[in-house]
Amino acid sequence: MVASKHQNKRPDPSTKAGVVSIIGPPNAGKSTLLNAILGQKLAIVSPKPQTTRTRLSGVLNEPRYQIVFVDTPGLHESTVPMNREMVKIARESCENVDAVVFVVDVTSGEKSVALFPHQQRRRLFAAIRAPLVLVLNKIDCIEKLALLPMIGEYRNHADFTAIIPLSAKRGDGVEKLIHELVALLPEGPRYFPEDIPTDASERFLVAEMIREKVFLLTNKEIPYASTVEIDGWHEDAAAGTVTIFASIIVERASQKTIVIGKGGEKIKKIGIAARRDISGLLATKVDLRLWVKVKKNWTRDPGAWQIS
Ligand SMILES: Nc1nc2c(ncn2[C@@H]2O[C@H](COP(=O)(O)OP(=O)(O)OP(=O)(O)O)[C@@H](O)[C@H]2O)c(=O)[nH]1
Ligand SMILES: [Mg+2]
Repeated sequence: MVASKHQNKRPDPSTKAGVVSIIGPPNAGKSTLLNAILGQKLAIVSPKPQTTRTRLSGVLNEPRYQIVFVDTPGLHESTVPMNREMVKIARESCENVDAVVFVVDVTSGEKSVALFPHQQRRRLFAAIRAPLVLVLNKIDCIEKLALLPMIGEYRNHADFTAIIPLSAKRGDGVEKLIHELVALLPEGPRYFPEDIPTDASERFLVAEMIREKVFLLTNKEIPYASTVEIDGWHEDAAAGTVTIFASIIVERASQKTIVIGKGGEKIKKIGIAARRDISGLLATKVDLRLWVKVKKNWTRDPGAWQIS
């Protein structure tokens, strides 16, 4: 029987929507990947491990689907309470999601395995209920031929739904990853309105951008001894400017001296770099007033670093 044209016409497919968690060892490029997926800098990035301290959602909207990506702190072993808490946040982000993307740095070799050993990986993978997608990141740094044995090796680690080599920095392979993830999404309405790129507050994102500059412009223990608090926020609509008062919090007076730098040089550099990014984020002129304060036990106060 020949079906009529009318019968063949299917209704518009409904939207798909889901949550995808991005996990992996420190420095693998998780935050870079989130930014590459969104085409916008939301998450902070640095060459130092443990840059990300808490979860951050970024929403990808397309006409037919919405994916809420969750960037997380790097998985590693530590006895430091704050670090343990960070890892807990990452582990918990794998619950009640539609897919988990495990990111590894193909150049890290045994280094990332030492940080997050195989036995721990296996246990984590076994506990994850959602489809697991492996991303082999930083392929811009290796020969193509080196990839194949690596893919073979990783196949033994877990039952990955897909293995995607990519370069988050260059954007190569990101579309392929998104394509794989869309296939895993359930049908359903969007979680967020289409004009909301994240569930994080502007205050959190601004504090993070300042913290990123501390990570980039200071060394040794300073990045890890620092957090950022927003003290005040004044919008002058007529002048089209925002004045932001913020404090870089450190643990000791000696660290305060280093962050301020000789003649205020260091804090000035941090401020200039942060202001540029914050102006971009808020799409307005920004006057950033930075202070440095000492709070001995800030790492033990979750409110000091887990704000979002
Ligand atoms: N060459 C290269 N570098 C990359 C790539 N992706 C990320 N990076 C670099 O790797 C470093 C770490 O990137 P992040 O995105 O901060 O890594 P992360 O996994 O979020 O790290 P944590 O938040 O510390 O767990 C940065 O210096 C990035 O520029 C890539 O595809 N290629
Ligand atoms: Mg990160």
